[in-house]
Amino acid sequence: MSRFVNVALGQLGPIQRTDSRQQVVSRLCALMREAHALGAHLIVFPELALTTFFPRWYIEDEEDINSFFEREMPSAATQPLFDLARELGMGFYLGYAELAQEQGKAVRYNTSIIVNRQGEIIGKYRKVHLPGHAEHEPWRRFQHLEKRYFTPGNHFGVTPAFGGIFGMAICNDRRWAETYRAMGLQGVEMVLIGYNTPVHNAPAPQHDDLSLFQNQLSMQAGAYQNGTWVVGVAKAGLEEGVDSIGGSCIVAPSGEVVARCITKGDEVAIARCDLDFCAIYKRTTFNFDLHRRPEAYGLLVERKGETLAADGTAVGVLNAP
Ligand code: ING
Repeated sequence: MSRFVNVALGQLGPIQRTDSRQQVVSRLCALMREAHALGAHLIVFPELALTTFFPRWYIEDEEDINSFFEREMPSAATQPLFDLARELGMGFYLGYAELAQEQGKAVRYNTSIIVNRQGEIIGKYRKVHLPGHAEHEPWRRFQHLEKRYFTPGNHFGVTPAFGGIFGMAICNDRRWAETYRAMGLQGVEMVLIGYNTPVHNAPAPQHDDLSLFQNQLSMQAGAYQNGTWVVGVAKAGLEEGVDSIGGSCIVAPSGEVVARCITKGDEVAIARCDLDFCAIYKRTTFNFDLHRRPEAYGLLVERKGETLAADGTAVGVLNAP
């Protein structure tokens, strides 16, 4: 018996700094309605989907920074999205900037949630791999201050959803093999990822022409090597003077792209995803119990500047001739 989930890419075009939460939420609702008309059970929205990608600016005023964050989810501005999800019987993934309270302290995260078809939050994830830098670097055409504005999350979890096992990641996470393997070892069958990826990568401009290729490469590799579906959704286009890639796509456990967006604006594309299609990879090529050899990987405890074996002894070149 196949477990099908009809998944929609809910790609967003630019969100300008002055766009209100209400304006953005009405765009998200329009995408959700279109996806519903196409038979979707789930729609995936981008990273930081409620605001412009503000880490491109060096902002000093704390209240100005906080204006991009959500103190509660749902809030009055985002409640219409949850109401529509319940009305249409459609789940969603949403990326947003979270202002959390922890032991009386405000903590800022780059966060995503999974909401089920009844409009209830059933999973929350905080971005582990924060790219960019923490201090103002005026040599750049634009900043990428995620290390300044966010506290990193510290684990990848999975949650039962839509009849299968679902996981989340955010943007830069998709470039790291460990992201998918950490969830692959938990049996993940679909990984949902939102992203904001500028075409121009200031530290390595020679990679700019490869931005779309490396976006897709990362997700195809993660899907195939862990026998999981991967769904990646962009906030795309020219946003406050910075051009970001599109390339939203759905990747099957085979590594094949089965759906993609073809514009850099608000766009829906859909695929019928059979979660049972994961099994043929998890049972054969990537049967971790049968074939994976963690004992041979020199499971190293990595500390800044030194590499130690699991038993704490320092190691040189592993398996030196
Ligand atoms: N954006 C980019 C990403 O990982 C980046 C940052 C671009 C890092 C290109 C390395 C190369 O897609 C976010 N928001 O992580």
